[in-house]
Amino acid sequence: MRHTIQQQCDLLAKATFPVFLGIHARGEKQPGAHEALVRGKPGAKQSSAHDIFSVARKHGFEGLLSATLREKALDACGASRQTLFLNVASPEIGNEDFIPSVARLRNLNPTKNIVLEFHESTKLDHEGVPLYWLRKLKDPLQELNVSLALDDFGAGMDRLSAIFSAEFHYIKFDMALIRHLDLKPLRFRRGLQCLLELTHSHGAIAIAEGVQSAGEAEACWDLGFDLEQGFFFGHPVPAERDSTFSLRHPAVFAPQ
Ligand SMILES: [Ca+2]
Repeated sequence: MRHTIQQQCDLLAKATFPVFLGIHARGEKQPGAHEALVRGKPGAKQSSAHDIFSVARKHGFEGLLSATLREKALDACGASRQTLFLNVASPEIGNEDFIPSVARLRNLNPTKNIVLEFHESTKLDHEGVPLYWLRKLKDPLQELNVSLALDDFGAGMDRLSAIFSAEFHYIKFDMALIRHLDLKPLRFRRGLQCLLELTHSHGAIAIAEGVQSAGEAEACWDLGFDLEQGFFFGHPVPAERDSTFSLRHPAVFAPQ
């Protein structure tokens, strides 16, 4: 029997489960926000997010899967009040189904603080189209009370002004910039500090990604990062195994 795209997508999504990586403020052991990631269920053909999305890409439903998994992740959070960061796949950029998919999310949970992460590899400045599209999204997303984050900032990025003109609420600095930050020369740290100042001057919140050691965490706080995430704080886990899910109010994480 031949499955429709929707059925193929549902089958693949069914073989996955969401896990959540904590995002921390300085001095806070408990995360005030989470980024939703995806894993394959035990016994499923695909176990990593990369493999799961490769299958979806091959069959032309990467965007549909991405939207489906956002709903699954939101559903798994239950009544937790923490901010939830959800990833957006490249094929969703410019797609007319995108805003309706976000509206559905908002209907599922009218009050949750939701942040959508746009990956830097979506080539935000490529021929001006994705950037134009992102600007067009600003009002409808604001109406839905959803914030924007730029993911993996600094990984191969070449046009700062274009990036900042998109008015992201959060800028997530790529782990390549964070790795061994405590051991990096002063000039490297000063360069990063300039990017942080630029981020703050645009009213955005700076998040360090991929923090793996106490030294890196401390160096990031000292440099002025607002939030941090990474295995130093804990590995991603399913919602039911994260006892912090309902502990905190996320006010500290809301953009100005
Ligand atoms: Ca991400």
